[in-house]
Amino acid sequence: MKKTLTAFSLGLLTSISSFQAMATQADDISVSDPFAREVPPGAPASASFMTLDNMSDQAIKLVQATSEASKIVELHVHTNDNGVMRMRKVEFIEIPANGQTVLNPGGFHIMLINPVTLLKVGQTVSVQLQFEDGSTKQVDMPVKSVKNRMGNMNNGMDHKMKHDMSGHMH
Ligand SMILES: [Cu+2]
Repeated sequence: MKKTLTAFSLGLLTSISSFQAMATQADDISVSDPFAREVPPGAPASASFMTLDNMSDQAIKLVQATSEASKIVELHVHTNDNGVMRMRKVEFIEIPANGQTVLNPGGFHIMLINPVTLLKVGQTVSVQLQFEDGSTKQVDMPVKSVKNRMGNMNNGMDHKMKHDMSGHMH
């Protein structure tokens, strides 16, 4: 009986290590400075931001994100359309080979639509990132106040919220 168990454990260990030898895309991505934007209770949307570094020789696509903080989570980008800040959903966010993609206010972001948990400074939010190969990475991030750091974010945020509301009214 003991022998069988040992053999089983060894087999398991072998399969785990051979699995780890094949690095997943999630393993090749390093996340730094993640944070979510503080919003008042009942706000239609918030967003999360972070820096993604790709340590592999191949471009990696972030294809989806989920969070317990929000049922609808979308990958978004801001564009400056003749001075009007707009945002739209994107199918993926690419991190170049051996390169970096920064998600920040005014650029790429992970939109948390109709958040169900309180997004207040001092709270922590978890977002799961999913990459093209199906591998996932959990990112725990603090909630920060963005408007204090960027004076003109209020206007931009009004735009965002209107956009989101109209985008989800069907
Ligand atoms: Cu957005």
